[in-house]
Amino acid sequence: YGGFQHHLYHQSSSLVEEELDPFSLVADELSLLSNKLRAMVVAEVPKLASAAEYFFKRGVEGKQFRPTILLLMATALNVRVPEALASESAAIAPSELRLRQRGVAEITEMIHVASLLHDDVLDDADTRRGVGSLNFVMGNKISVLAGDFLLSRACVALAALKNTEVVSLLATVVEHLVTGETMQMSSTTEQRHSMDYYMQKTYYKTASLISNSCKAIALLAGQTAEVAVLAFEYGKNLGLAFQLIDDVLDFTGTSASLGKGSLSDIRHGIITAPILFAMEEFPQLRNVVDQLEEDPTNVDIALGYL
Ligand code: GRG
Repeated sequence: YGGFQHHLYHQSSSLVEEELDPFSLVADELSLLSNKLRAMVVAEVPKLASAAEYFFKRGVEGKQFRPTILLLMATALNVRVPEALASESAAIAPSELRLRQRGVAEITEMIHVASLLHDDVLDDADTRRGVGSLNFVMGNKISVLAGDFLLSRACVALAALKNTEVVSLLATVVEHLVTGETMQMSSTTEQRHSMDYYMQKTYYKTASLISNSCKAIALLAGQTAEVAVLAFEYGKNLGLAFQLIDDVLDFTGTSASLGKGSLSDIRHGIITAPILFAMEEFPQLRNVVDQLEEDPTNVDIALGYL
């Protein structure tokens, strides 16, 4: 992300190389995102209203990694190449197209935050994004309801995109999030020690949202089915890489850099990629992991070996 070389042809048609910060292309839209999300989740009952907007407030919006990628992808794909234009998107003005793609970015962030709210209840987590988790501050019950409410508002926003394929893609992502979470909490020892199972679970838990929303951006842009598949593959690989790095950071990060305690996966009995790789390299670590799984209070002893 250190800025890439951008080739610009000036009027004189001489080639000029300039440093372009790609994020500058979407900075204005991103600066408006949290305001828009807060407006989208205004609720009738005050308690629900404050729970729903909790993670869209200044300072606790998170990295907004997914909307950033989606808006950049929209910028890259909104090229009006005649053979790439499907009739439906040709019929809408460029400003309307961008508005709908911004809608995908908003919906994606809303689904993401809904999943975080439910995840923190399931894990009984007390911190998120460097502040008290919503369940810690307002309780489990309102956190579950706020997550449901965000999903409902996301559905309404999805319908407004007037594209049934996009509705179907993003609705299926919610099923994938639930599937990934269930795979994580109910697995056999053999499954927990399998890299294939880990990758499948990680696709559902993390990569599906990114890959399907990238595909949605391409479809709205009127790109061909082939380009839509490439957008999906890009999002899938990015999502898998994102989770692998997230798993490493759980071992190497600090409370300050993570916004929550480190080693939270292993303390919840979740075996992630760094341990799976280490077990492949050093089979004797299986005993350590077995002991850990038998008695999670062995975590500090196990970490000494790992
Ligand atoms: C209600 C939609 C819904 C789902 C319920 C609980 C659950 C099923 C799924 C949990 C899925 C989950 C929490 C996956 C982890 C995804 C992940 C990598 C989160 C961290 O993302 P960042 O680093 O977080 O982008 P910020 O805080 O920056 O937004």
